[in-house]
Formats: sequence, structure tokens, C-alpha cells
Amino acid sequence: MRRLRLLTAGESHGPALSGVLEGLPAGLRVSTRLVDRDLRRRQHGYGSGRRMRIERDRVTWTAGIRFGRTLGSPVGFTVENRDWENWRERMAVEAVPSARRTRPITRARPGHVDLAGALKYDTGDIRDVLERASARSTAARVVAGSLAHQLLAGSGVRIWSFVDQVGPIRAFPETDDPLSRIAPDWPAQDLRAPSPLRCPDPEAERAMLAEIDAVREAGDSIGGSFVVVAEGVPVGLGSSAEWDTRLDGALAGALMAIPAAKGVEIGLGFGVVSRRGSEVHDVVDADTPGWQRLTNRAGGIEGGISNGEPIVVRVAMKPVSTLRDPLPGVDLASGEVGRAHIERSDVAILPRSAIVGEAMAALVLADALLTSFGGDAMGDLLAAVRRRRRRTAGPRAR
Ligand code: EPS
Repeated sequence: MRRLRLLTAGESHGPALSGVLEGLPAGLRVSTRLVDRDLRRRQHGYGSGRRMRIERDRVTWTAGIRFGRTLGSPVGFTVENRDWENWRERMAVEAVPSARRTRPITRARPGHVDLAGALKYDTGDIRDVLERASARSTAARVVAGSLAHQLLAGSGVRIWSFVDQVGPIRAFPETDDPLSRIAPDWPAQDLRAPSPLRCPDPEAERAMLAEIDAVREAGDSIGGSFVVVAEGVPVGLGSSAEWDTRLDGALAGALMAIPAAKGVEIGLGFGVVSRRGSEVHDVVDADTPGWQRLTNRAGGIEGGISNGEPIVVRVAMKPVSTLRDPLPGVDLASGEVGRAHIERSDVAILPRSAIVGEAMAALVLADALLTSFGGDAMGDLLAAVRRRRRRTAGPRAR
């Protein structure tokens, strides 16, 4: 990111998560209610473990906001870990003699950070690395992403998400354009009263729920995919001028940086592999006033630049690596392979990861908006966005 900088800190069972977001213009009206709503949305979803019944995530601002508006200085915040009460001894900050410490975790779970992290940081206790690798850290990203989303919303951009696959069960399996099958009021309904998996295909959702139950019963975990959509993005965010200014590259990097993400597709994504050019590229619709396309297989980005169509990004999530019926794990101390460590965990994380996906996309898009239009103050930014929208409305819209 060029204009925004986000730093987050916090262990999963430490006292709190915290973050600093630098680079927001002055004068952005901040709704704490909307940030807390996004934090609540990140906690919702079938397949979550018991931890989500303990936490009630809420943001506390510590810097950068006065009388409800950003000052242009870094915005600081914290989110409390209520579970800290139960972990004070195991996660003590002060020095504790080794004889009085809780037993170290030495058996590494395949697929988790455990082995690579313990080797990297030269620790004999896997807890030292699993705490920060935990998806708990994504709550801090959601706070920052929610601020970025508020900035974007002010300039007419809307971001939403849905779960489109759990294990082998895919929503709207008969189409490669699921957006055309989702009712226009689904995103608003999802905000008011989300369904258990946040999947807009009720028939598929029923099968997904049964699949999660079967997987839980088997002591296993399951992955899937979610889609993030950004509508109303002005034409011309990102650029093809240099490899690191392309909007698709920035989005892919940020979404791939969600814990457990294993793949990112934009538009047709890997679907382009088996098609001919005539079945991939999007033709401009002569019957619309602007530059709208007849199809949106490119997912709203051509040549690394937003083209005004909805930006559509799909993310593949692996099954979480803590299994109740564990795979063999290697012991750090002895090198022996046996049952891996079991830590309380989730069976499926799709509906929650999708909210993190919205946050990561919002951060990248807000950064691209600020890179294109600058502005120390919100008024400057909004005026520049309005100018761009007028200029790029299309010959028949003027
Ligand atoms: C996580 C394991 C679970 C999840 C956690 C991520 O936590 P615990 O070990 O305390 O039961 O609930 O996610 C969160 C706490 C959260 O807020 O998202 C893991 O191993 O990554």
C-alpha cells in the first residue's frame, strides 16, 4: 500500500489486539457503530468453536479521532480479548521461572505455523508462534478495513461478500456468473440478519450445513471459498505502469495474506485457462450510456486498472489445521511422530473469513483511491473523485 499504512499487534490469548492506521485524510466521519457491526459480523457463522461465545469484540479508539472525525493523524485502536482472563498465567507478560511455567507445546500440527515458526524463532514452545499466527489477529484488520470502507462508502463504493463453496458444495453450480443469481437486496439482508453461512443460495447452504455437521462428527475440518464484491469503484484505480501499481496484484496479495487463504481469483480466474479469447473478454454494451460491458468475466479489472464494473475476487480457504482427530505431528524435542497437538478450534471458518476479505479489499481499494486522488482532507478527495466520475461517465452519459 502506498498511502495507507497498517500495523497490528496482539496475541490470540493476550490482553488485547491493537492497531495503528496511518494515512486517512482529515475529516472522515467515523461511525464506531459500523466498526462494531463489522466486528460482530466477523464473529458470526456456523462452524465456529467455543471461543466465539466468549468474545464480544468492540473497538476502543486511542488516537486520531476528535468529535467523531479523523484528524489526519494516525488512528490508534484496541480490541480487548475477553478470554485473557482465562489465560493470565499461560500468557503472563512478566518473567516466570521455567519450573513454574505451563508445559510447553512441542507436538507440531501439520499445516499450521507450528513447525516452521518454532524453527524460525528458535523456541521449544510452539505456543510462542501459534498465538500470533492465530486468525484472532484478523479482528484488528477488520477495524482498519471498516474505516477504509467508510472512506470508500463516502465516495460511492460498496463492498460486500458471500460464501460460495464449502468443501465440495458450490452455490449456483450451473453458472459462472453467481452475481447474476443473487437478489439485489441480499447484501442488505445479510447485514440485517445473516444466514448461518452467509451463502445466498439457500439450497446449497442447507447441504453445506449438513456437510459441516458430518465433518465435525468425524473430528475433521473443512475449507471452501468466498467472494468479495466491490461496486461503484471509479474507473482508473491502479495502473499498468509498473508491476507493483497494478490493482489486481495488490488485491491478490492482500487477500492471500488472510490466514488459511490458499488461492485468489479475479473474475473468471482459473476459468480462463480452458476457454478461448472470444469466451473470456468483455464487450462494451452499445445500449448503455457509459462504458458498461455485456459481461464481467474480467472481474472489474483490465490491465491492472479498475474499469468501472464490479470488482469480483474469490478466495480459496484451506480447512483449519487443528483437527480433533489429529494427523500425526512431529515432536520438536524428540523428533518422534505421533498424535499432533489439539487446541480448541473451529470446524469451518468461511462466513467469518469473508468479512476479513471485505476488510482487506477495502484497505487496498481505499489505498488505491488515495493514490489516484490524494487529498489531505475529505473534501479534496471527494471533489477529485467526482471529477473523475464525470470525465469517465461515457460519451452517451454526458
Ligand atoms: C484460532 C483458534 C480459535 C479461533 C481463533 C483462531 O481460537 P481459540 O484457540 O482461542 O479457541 O476461535 O479465532 C479467534 C479467536 C477469532 O477471534 O477469530 C486459530 O488457531 O487460529
